[in-house]
Amino acid sequence: MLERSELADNALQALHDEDYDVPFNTQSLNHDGLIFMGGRVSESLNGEWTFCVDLLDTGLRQKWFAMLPEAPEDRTEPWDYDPYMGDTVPVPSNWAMLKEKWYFFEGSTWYTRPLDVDEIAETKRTFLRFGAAAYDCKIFLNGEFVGNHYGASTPFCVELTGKLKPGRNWIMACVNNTRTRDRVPMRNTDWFNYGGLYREVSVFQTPKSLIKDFFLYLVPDGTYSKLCAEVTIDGPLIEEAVELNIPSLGIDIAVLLDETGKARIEFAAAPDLWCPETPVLYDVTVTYGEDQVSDRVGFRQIERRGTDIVLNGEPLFLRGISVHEDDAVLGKVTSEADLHRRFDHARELGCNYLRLAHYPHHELAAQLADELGFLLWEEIPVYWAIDFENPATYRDAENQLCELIKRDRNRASVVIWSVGNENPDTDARLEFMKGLADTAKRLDPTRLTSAACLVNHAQNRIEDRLAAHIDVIGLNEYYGWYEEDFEDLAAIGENSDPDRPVVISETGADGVIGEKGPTKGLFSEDYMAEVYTKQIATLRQLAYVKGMSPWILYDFRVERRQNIFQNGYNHKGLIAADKKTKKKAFHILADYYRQIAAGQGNTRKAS
Ligand code: GCB
Repeated sequence: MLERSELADNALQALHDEDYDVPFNTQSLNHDGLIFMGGRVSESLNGEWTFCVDLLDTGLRQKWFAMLPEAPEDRTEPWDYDPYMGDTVPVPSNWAMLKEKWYFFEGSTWYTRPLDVDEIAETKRTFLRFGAAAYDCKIFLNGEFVGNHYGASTPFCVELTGKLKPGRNWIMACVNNTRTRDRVPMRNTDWFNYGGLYREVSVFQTPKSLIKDFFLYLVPDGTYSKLCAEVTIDGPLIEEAVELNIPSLGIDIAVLLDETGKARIEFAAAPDLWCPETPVLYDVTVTYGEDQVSDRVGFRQIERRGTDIVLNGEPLFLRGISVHEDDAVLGKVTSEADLHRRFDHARELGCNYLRLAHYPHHELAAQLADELGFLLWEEIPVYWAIDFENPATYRDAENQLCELIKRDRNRASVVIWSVGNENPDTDARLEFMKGLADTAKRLDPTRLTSAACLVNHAQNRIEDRLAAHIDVIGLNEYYGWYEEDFEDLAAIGENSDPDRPVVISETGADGVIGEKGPTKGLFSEDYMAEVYTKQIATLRQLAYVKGMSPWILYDFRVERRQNIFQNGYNHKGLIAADKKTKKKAFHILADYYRQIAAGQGNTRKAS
């Protein structure tokens, strides 16, 4: 904390300092500091936090975070904001959903709450964990800056060990959702720029030596008979090995650590394989000294062979649907009930697969998909014309990818890491996305990579130089909607001869239902249904198309859609924004998926 007079001096100096934020833009909180959470007990810091919006960044300039909590009558200097009183908001939430005057707010906001600590245990380490903060988040503890994170949809941890005091401590987060040219995503997106602490915040303790990272998978060598475990320890190496336990497979082994605290072992095991029809999961624990983590892990092999996507040895068709994290009332906040509704609707459609677009969704999504038996495409927001030439942009994108992979790589349901969406085919973009695809493979040899590519309209072909560097060509095409000439789709089909599987990562049309919708033509429910019928009739002829995830399950909020039918919404949902009312196209897709499922064998390899 600063002394009163220092704060007053600073308030004056700050009027002339436009580099006030530089010391805090450290991006020091990144995937290196992420801690494996399975089975850890944590204390929730959800609930009311004091809150204010701060358009001019006055808080960082004046150092609001350094103000002591005092009664107004005891203060001796005037103040522009008192972090300890005033409006409160619930965490998790998006401020846009809380007050009309905050709806379009973009800029810094301040969240403050106390953290009471009974006593400081010398043998423990303490961490804060943020499920997500959109976008730039600077954390302060008792007036001191403790770290900064970029990226709106991945988790991060902040170590508080040695910084807490017994009794009352104060946590402040400055969360800024300003869109900038160099960020991921950048200024222009087709989804709403929800800001805030919109996922869970918690605090947890560990022993001094802790299991920081744990990755367990079926070795993808086609034998279905070997597992591999990789563990990273953080802190003093107090024992030579970690203990890995999978009781129902009779596995209880010690895995030796190297001098850097890393361990890797391959060992024989014959698990029942995970697949959508039989999503078998195994309870696993890892113990190191006094630290223990656990997980429920499924084992399966996903690969591409020629133009096939092959799960556990059987070719597969991905009957999918795309989804955003969006809710008419809650914004980007996800609840378990909301996720169950989503999977129920996907089940009703006949899906075995979902594309979680366009950024990492809540971690519970993949946990539930593991339990319920859905395959997932997960994605980072390398969207449209991000700043491919800029090394800082690459660093941000790669960090988000690493955070996502470290968070979810024990989830059997996740079969595809997507490194981008509809990006222009330039040299800089190619280098950028090749780098990301390589990073995904380096961190995780057990999944496919993809990206949503575009058609080459000049040649009427599926053509993208990135295709050679990813396993699955995602293809976004809107014949019948943005591209009026529907016949071109069939021509593209004939002109293209991809050497790897194509998944139609998007297709669709807006359909506005109810009194506000037109009865015919663009934006009518009937026209949308017609587009689905024609798309299906054409796409089903293309042997290399191995799946689709039409755009999208629910209508969703977005700033850039403002015609009389849209009113701030993208209406390509098969279900309206109420998440109840199904449009005609829903039933057309469901019929198609039923037909495919009937002709499709079980994807499970006979054991
Ligand atoms: C796309 C984008 C998606 C948009 C969609 C649309 O190609 O990938 O983010 O929402 O089209 O509705 O235009």
